[in-house]
Amino acid sequence: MMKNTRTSIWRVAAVFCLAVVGLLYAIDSSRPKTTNAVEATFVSDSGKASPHNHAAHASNSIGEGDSLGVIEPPVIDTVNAPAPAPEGMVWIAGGAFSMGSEDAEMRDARPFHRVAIDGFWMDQTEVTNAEFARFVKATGYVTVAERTPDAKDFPGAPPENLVAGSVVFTPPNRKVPLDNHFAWWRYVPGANWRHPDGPESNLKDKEKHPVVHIDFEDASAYAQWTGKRLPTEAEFEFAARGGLDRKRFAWGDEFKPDGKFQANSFQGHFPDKNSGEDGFLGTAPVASFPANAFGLFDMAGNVWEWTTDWYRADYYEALAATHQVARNPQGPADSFDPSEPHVAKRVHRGGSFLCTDEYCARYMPGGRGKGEPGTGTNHLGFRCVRSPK
Ligand SMILES: [Ca+2]
Repeated sequence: MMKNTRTSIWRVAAVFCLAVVGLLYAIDSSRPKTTNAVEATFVSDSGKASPHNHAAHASNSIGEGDSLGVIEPPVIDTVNAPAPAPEGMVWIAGGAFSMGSEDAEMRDARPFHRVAIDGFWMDQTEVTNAEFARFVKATGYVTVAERTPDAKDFPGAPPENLVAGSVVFTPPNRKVPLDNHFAWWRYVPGANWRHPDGPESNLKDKEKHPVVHIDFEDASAYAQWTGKRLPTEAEFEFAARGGLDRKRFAWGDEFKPDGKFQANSFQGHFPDKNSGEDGFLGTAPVASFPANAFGLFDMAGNVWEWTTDWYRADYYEALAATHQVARNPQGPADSFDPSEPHVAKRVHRGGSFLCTDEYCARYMPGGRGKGEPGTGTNHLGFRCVRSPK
């Protein structure tokens, strides 16, 4: 199911709503509302058979009839990397782990199910502005947010509303109900990766910050240029957990071990008062917080990251119902989000600087985000992976 990425819901909203006050509200009101579905729009697997490395798991650690070993600890392969790691990447040895969550607030991440993954290299950090700038300089690539929407994609739209831009977090100056994300998200003409907070902003002193306002097409183009690819959702979670067993956070079960923040998230009162207690109100330079056990930075918080999987809220239930270990799952064949049934979405992972227990705690390694492929925001970026040849 491929959706025309140019017809992003936000672009539609921008194109039609600049002149039609209230349509955003009308669109939102027409959607089924669930308390935990709203944030997921922004929050940030037909298994490919794996012929190698996993035979041992079947006999040693994933027994038949024991709930597929979901209560067993992860098994991390001892196979060495087949080649030296490309610059900026680390080898993630494959293995098997229990993927998902039993968190009552994250129904789409239930239940834990056993997944086996082949080894791969992964970028240690999110792709930075400096790295993305090198790609743009070498290729002349223009991101989707920088392109003027094509009138053909928006028949009937007034020409003055065909304006390039992107979606920016714009906190209200007062407490607001948390059931309508349009209270703090705004389509800003002129916002794009070069101008993350809007046309007046720039990348000064942000070279090491993650690039944002990147949609799926943009991220895929960068990955292809580097000879890499985007991760699957399962690869992302396997890597984020760092070999730990079903821990609440990427670093363990305690949010602030020894009183120290481990990730760039949101403190204060969402969305109106961000105290920045962790040192950052918006994005942080990559690797500002400790790496996980696999040497990966910001696998929780900072910015959401694209994965290649289509999003279905029932996907984990479907995998668990097969009573098979899912090997290198690639995501479902199509997308279905009950909160927005007509919008095809891909999975986002990792959470962002806007994640908070008050509203969106999906920076936890089992947590899932989702987004329409043509929509970037200022808290959505990506990193790449590479498989051995
Ligand atoms: Ca923060």
